[in-house]
Order: sequence, then structure tokens, then C-alpha cells
Amino acid sequence: MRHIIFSIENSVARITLNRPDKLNAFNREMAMEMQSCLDESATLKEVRVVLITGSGKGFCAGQDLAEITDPSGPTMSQILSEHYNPIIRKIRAMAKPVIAGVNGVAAGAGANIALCCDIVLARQSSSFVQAFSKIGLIPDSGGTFFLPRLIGWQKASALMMTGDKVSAAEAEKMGMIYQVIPDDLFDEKIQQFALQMATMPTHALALTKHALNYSLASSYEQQLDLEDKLQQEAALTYDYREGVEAFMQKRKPEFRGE
Ligand code: T3D
Repeated sequence: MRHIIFSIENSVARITLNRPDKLNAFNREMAMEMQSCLDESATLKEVRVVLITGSGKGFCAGQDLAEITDPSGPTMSQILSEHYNPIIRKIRAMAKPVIAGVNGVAAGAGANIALCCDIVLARQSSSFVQAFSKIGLIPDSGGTFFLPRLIGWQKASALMMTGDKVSAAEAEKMGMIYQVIPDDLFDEKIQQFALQMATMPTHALALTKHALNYSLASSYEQQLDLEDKLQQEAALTYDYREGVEAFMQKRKPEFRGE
């Protein structure tokens, strides 16, 4: 792969966006490579967590603006239907936790790809920008769906219309992201966090994600019924038996993700 570094170690698949001189902005090739990495992470049983991060000083500056001014480049319709929407769908459908380790500025589609992940950790000096309005576009990559649900209508509306930059600390305060990590500890902490998530009961986490996906669009009654159904499934797993047994025996559980 030319624009992504992909590795699998200790059950963690790490996808590193790697066009640092462009703040890891997406061109078509990188979008396709990212989709392949997500597909492989979804398929491989040994992968129990996916960690998405960026190389260099940025996380991702969204669409490579040079590519859209290139007459031989992809069309707007291709950019959404073939690049970003499949990425968002693959992340939400992934039956394993997907963690965004935001190491620097996350702008446009770069911000919204991070925000659709299950857990967002951000380096203290990083920032989030809904950059779209600055170039006359509307927020895409699921931004109009996820951002108001994360931080409320008013703040989402203001951030999307102004294109104001939000620091990682502000983003944490408004509930946009889970945790800010001091710059010097960032690499170590995101790795530790991913490793710890990889020892969790993966199948139960997948069912949790499934329930959360549905909660975005269903009623209270539908959600109770769904929890009932998914809990029956969780109760059949090896990890459920192991979790209860370990608790009774006052020892640490050894989950297999099954
Ligand atoms: O057709 C469609 O576009 C549909 C798809 C939409 C999806 C989208 O994501 S639309 C939004 C696209 N992204 C942006 O508009 C963000 C543009 N970038 C910025 O606003 C700023 O670069 C940042 C706020 C992200 C960071 O600012 P700063 O001051 O830290 O860095 P910089 O100096 O602006 O950028 C550093 C380099 O990265 C610079 O290159 P140079 O001059 O050193 O050679 C800059 O040109 C390059 N870069 C940054 N963002 C992009 C980019 N190159 C191409 N595309 C970019 N998006």
C-alpha cells in the first residue's frame, strides 16, 4: 500500500493514514486502501480491535483538495459514494471496536471519520474542524448524523456553519470525543488502550455496537426488545461463561472474543 501503513499485532489492527506532507488528506487511492484495510480487519478473526491514526503532525485533513481540482480526478459523486460513505459504513458495521487515535488536526471528512468511530482518543495538541463551509460544501462522511447526536443540535450547527476549530480539550468537554491524552504520552497510551480493548469480550462488544447503532434510529420499546434478543446471544458465548466463572473464583477473566 502506498498511502496507508497497516499492521496487525497482539490482536490490534493499526491503520495509519500516511500522507504526512498533506496532513494525511484522502485521495482516491488512499480511500480504497483504507477500505481494504477495514475489510481485512473485519474478516480476520485474530483482529479484535482496530486503531485508526495518522502519521506526522496531522490526523487527516479530509479530501485532498488538489485531487478535486484535477480534471482527471474523481467526481463529487464518486468521492462520496465510492470513497467516504463505504468507509463510514465499514467502520459502523465492523463487529469489533474501532478506536480513533487522533494525533493532530482532523478536518472535513477526516474529522467525521474519527467521530464515527466507537471511541475517540485525542492528543492534547490536536483539533477538530468541520472545514466544509470554508470551501462552500456541506458536512459529509456522516457528520450531519453523528455530530448533533454527540454534542447537541446547537453546537453542531454552529461548528458546521462557522467552520471554527475546536481544541481536543474543548471537544472532550462537549462530549465530541472520549479522552484527551497529553502529547508526550499519546503513542504509548493509545497502544495500551487498544491492547486492553483487545482482551475484552469481543463478541459482546460487537453486540453492544449493534445495539448502539440501532438506538440512533429506534424507539424505546424497539430498543428494549433488541436488548432482550442480543442479550440471549451474549449469554451463549464462551466469554460470558468465563466472565461469570472468573468473578466467582475471584480471578481475572481470560476472554477469547468468542
Ligand atoms: O469533492 C469534495 O471535496 C467532496 C469531499 C468532501 C470531503 C472533505 O473532506 S471537504 C474538506 C476538505 N478539507 C479541507 O477543506 C481542509 C483544508 N485544510 C485546512 O483547512 C488546513 O490545512 C488545516 C486546518 C487542516 C490545518 O491547518 P495548518 O495551518 O495546521 O496546516 P496547513 O499549513 O494549512 O497545511 C499543511 C500542508 O498540508 C499544506 O501543504 P504545503 O503548503 O506545506 O505544501 C497544505 O496545503 C496541505 N493540506 C492541508 N489540507 C489539505 C492539504 N492538501 C490537500 N488537501 C487538503 N485537504
